[in-house]
Amino acid sequence: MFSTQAIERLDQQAIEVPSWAYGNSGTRFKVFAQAGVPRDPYEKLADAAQVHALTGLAPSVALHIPWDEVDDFARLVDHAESLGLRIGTINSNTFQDDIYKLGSLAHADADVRQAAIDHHLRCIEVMHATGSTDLKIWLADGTNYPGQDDMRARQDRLAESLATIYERLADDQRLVLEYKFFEPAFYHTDVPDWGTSYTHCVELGERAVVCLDTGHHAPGTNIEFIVTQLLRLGRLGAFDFNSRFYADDDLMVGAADPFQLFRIMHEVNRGGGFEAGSDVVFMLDQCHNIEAKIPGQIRSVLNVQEMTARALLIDQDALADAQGRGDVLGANEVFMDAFYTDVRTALADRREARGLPRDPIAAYAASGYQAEIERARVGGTQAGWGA
Ligand code: PSV
Ligand code: MN
Ligand code: MN
Repeated sequence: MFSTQAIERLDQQAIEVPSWAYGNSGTRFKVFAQAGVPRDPYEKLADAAQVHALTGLAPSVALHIPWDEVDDFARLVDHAESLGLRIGTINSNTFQDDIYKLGSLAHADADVRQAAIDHHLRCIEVMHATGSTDLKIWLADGTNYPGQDDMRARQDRLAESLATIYERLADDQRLVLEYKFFEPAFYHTDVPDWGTSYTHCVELGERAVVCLDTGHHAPGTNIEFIVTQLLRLGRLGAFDFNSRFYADDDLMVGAADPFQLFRIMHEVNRGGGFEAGSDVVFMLDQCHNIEAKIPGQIRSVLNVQEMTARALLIDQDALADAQGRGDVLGANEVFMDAFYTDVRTALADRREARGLPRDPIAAYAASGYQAEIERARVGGTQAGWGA
């Protein structure tokens, strides 16, 4: 079914999982605790290792600081390696402390800005200790009411704070700036869209790139166009994948709109994002509020793989030919043919050929791991999110 090149790309596909997907999470109404959730970052890595062992798709884990602070990061790295994993992106957090009520890197008060900068410098230390090359910054900064603060001055303060952090990165480290159009701020956010993120990145330098979280756009936004544009500009640093029906729902990627995921993967392919040497990071940013967490992560990475496989099936020559002839219906048909192709059996065959289980979710259920962690772990932690 697949070309040799497509098989190569699928075999090399790597999806980063977030440490916070394994802890308890919920909404502002209720956090539903689950049995056996990890009690510390070591156990989060152990759970993530299950996802990788059963799918071959998830070799790295993103950390969130301070949720994943440990005394000895060298020990955490050893632990990750012993599980066949590595530490990926380090995510900063300036959204849970009282001092950040009115913002962090864009705050009017220089002391608060400095505290937020210092937190990022701590994240850079963690990057050095773990070998991580990406510092992901998402800011809750913004305002709730018109006139509440000077939007223009906030941009200037933000640019200055980001520059201070950027200067401290090593040559092989990147600053990845994530945007979000609303929430928790409801009138304006200081990095609401890809254009604002891009503008700051260009001002900072070559190692500043944009993170596109699929849940961070207004309904109806053509996200794949943004993918195209950022890849053209060489500034698509990372994805935070999840899916949404209404707002930043953080549901499993590919669950709400698999066709959108397919369209995104097609543009990634067109823009060279699957080629060897591409530095686009494909990360999940999800919370499993009611579904089981490890199977939820397995389902998610498989969804990404399935839509990648379908996108790689698009007959590029036939598509270009139809487009060149102005054959509107013909081009659309080529595109939809690939989308409607069921790749699940072919991917199961490929997994089997690679020594992986044909059905990773069934293999997880049969493994006894869930029963073991439910027995061994008492008092698992909250993900730090959604309380
Ligand atoms: C904010 O909504 C966000 O998408 C950022 O990436 C945070 O770091 C993450 O969620 C926390 O789950
Ligand atoms: Mn995100
Ligand atoms: Mn989000």
